[in-house]
Amino acid sequence: MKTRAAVAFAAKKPLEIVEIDLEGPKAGEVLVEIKATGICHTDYYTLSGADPEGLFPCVLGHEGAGIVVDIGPGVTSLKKGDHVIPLYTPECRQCKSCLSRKTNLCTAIRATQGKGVMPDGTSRFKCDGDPVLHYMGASTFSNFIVAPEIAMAKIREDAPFDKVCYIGCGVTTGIGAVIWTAKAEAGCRAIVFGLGGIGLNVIQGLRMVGAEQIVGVDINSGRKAIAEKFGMTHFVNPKEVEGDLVPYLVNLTDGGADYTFDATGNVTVMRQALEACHRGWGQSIVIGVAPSGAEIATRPFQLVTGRVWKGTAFGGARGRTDVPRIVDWYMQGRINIDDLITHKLPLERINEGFDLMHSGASIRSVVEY
Ligand code: NAD
Ligand code: 022
Ligand code: ZN
Repeated sequence: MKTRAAVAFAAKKPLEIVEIDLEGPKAGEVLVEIKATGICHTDYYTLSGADPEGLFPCVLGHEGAGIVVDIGPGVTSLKKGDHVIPLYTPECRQCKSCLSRKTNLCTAIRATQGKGVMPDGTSRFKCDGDPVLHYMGASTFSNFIVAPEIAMAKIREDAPFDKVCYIGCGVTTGIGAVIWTAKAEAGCRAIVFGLGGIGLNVIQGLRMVGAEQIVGVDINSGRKAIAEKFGMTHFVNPKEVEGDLVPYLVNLTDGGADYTFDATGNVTVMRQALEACHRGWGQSIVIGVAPSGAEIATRPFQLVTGRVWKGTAFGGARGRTDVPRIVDWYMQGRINIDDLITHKLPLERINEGFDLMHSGASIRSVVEY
């Protein structure tokens, strides 16, 4: 069949909207009509050529929602008509990682997903007869996709695609970092570095668990109002602090925070986040993805005195189990997604979505098909 897609033909070139060919689903795969997709950082990271594993040509996009329109042989967990969110972190429930209960990093299709192909080693997309690669097992910048059934979360049918697509990455990562990675508890004090599409979801996760103090740190003071709406209690712009930021934050949180979160991807900020933790028990969660090859540093004394440095992928969420629950929370009004979707674009204008993200003008842009 044909599908309309925004294709990345080469690094640093704008996406091109073209009709490409899509082969039907093979064993264990499903064909999904994508109804909406969010534009997230790592799509641009790959397009910019900064990602050493970036593959071309490829159909980017990893944050979406849609409807199953066909299933391949042997598919048992999904049927035609099911509403789904594609998962860049799948959940097979059978690999060593899934069975361990200690991580959400399923390894069932990891090797092929990273190479931009389906588990049989080939791509379902073609353009003028040449293969076009998949991206993070999702490729939501295409109106139709094929993906493994273990990489699809089945969600309720009354959920609006143009909102719940954001649960495919940003919402789950931010809220999950609080509840599954940090396991933050009511009454805690927390600091969130970076109040963008991820950090604002960390803030609403902290509000959900009943945090006592939620400090937001951002060099863009324009983020203060929206962060307050989501539950931030104190705002700090590092550019306006006299002297060192870390002692200022330690003082503000009465000895340091119980939990801190890096949602910037900046390794200097990651160090500040660790060192702003409370002596003896503070935990710092790295969410931001740093530039390739970057390293983090601190004095080991910080760890010897009880601070804990952790990281999270997709908020520690087990996709097929946890994503439908987050959709329920949205439908019950327990979380706010609408106010974070600041821009809506047709596929033809998808490149503008990257510009809006860079200038800081958008929190999240969504493309509806
Ligand atoms: P964003 O651009 O929307 O937000 C980043 C925010 O950080 C901006 O508001 C910016 O002003 C602020 N900032 C930049 N430098 C700062 C500094 N020195 N001090 C304080 N604030 C600073 O980005 P996002 O979509 O929220 O993503 C944040 C990071 O999370 C990215 O690195 C992204 O790749 C990563 N991410 C990780 C996962 C995961 O599973 N671990 C998932 C999604 C995104
Ligand atoms: C999503 N991310 C950033 C912005 N939006 C993002 C990027 C990478 C990861 C998670 C979220 C990530 C963390 C750890 C891993 N990845 C490795 C997982 C593993 O090896 O098991 C990651 C993931 C997928 C891909 C690459 C790296 C991929 O499909 N190419 C989850
Ligand atoms: Zn993302």
